[in-house]
Amino acid sequence: MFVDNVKIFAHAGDGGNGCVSFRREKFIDRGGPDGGNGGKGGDVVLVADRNTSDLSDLFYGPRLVAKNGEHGRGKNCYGRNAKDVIARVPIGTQVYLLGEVTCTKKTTRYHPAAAQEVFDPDVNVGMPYGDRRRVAPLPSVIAEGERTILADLVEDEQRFVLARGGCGGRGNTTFKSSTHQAPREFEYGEPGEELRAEMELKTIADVGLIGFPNAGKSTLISKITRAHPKIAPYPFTTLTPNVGILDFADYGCVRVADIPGLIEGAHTGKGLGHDFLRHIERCRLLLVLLDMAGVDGRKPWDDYKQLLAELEFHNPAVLDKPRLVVANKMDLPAAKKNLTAFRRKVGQASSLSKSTPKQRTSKPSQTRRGSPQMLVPHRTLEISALESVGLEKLKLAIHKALA
Ligand SMILES: Nc1nc2c(ncn2[C@@H]2O[C@H](COP(=O)(O)OP(=O)(O)OP(=O)(O)O)[C@@H](O)[C@H]2O)c(=O)[nH]1
Ligand SMILES: [Mg+2]
Repeated sequence: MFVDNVKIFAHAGDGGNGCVSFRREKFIDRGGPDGGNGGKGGDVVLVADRNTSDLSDLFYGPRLVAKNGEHGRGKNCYGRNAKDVIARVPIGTQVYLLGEVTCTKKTTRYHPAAAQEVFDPDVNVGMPYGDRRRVAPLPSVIAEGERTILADLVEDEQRFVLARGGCGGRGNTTFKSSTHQAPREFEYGEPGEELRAEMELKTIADVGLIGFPNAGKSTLISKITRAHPKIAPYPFTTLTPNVGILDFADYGCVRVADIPGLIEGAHTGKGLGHDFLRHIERCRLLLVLLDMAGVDGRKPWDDYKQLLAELEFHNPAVLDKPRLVVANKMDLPAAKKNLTAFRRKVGQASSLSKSTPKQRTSKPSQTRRGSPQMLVPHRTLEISALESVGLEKLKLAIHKALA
């Protein structure tokens, strides 16, 4: 199952408490304080990993809970730091904070286990944590709508500490001084951070391939890259995005993402909906693949307009990206006629947009719905993905558009 959105709960470990202890040995009378510090609680860390393809690990294990640090002990023994909990996520994962980060304070009174003194609550006073240490807001918090984006993991091995473990409390040795030789103060460990987060995968590809079901998107990606998606003559063969690497003659390469087919009303949840469109939000170039032969009985121009409308419903900013129209299935007889009609419509849209220059400069995303300039692609290319015709020209056009 492909998972590109998941909600998780993260709880970092609490710091261990500091210890109150005094050295007691034969012939060493009043050996002085020897209570060690507590260990640090484990962090919850996210690491971007190029070998992870989706968020299914977190879907099946959404609770990331790190262990607490050990308490300090006598003989100046420090508590052990707890191990971090590391969750590997795919490159392109965005992390959103849901609600707030909390640090639940411990209410139970701590009696230092290793203390060899009789514990007297009036004398052995635990110092409050938090006064001395930070419980600061998380760094790089940027508000985005109602959610707060915490991190965008875009590089391999990029790390992000989602929830920070608490520091260990200090033992009574730390508090000794020349005038305070038998300190009974110690510190409680700091509590670990606790939060709920949402992760969203936005695939990082240079080229996004969109089109109606059965247009031949998977056929094309299988011919120009080494990806092997399922290809079949029925709609919605592709259920999750596929990414392939397209190599160029100059040894450059780009990532191409094949998105499941869109249909009219996808924004209302029809078909597979338009959730998968988030995967093209970061693309630098869009390829709109049209079934120019109209095998399923639709007109290519109507398909094109519908696809752009669905893109706009999802996120109008996507339409600002350079866009190439790829006319597929040119090997079929009906394709030539349809292409002529399609080119005529593009020509009309282009001349209309030239005659209304005002709209071009007015607010891009709000005024453009149905406007002629929205419909004009950068270029229209003819191919037959099945027979591998026109693919070299298409590769060159992609290379040029991305240069
Ligand atoms: N004649 C002809 N058939 C093609 C061409 N490209 C793809 N097809 C056929 O069209 C059908 C659908 O191809 P797919 O590549 O699965 O289409 P898709 O766009 O990925 O479809 P979904 O995954 O359902 O969205 C298959 O039977 C292909 O063989 C082409 O250039 N010419
Ligand atoms: Mg497909």
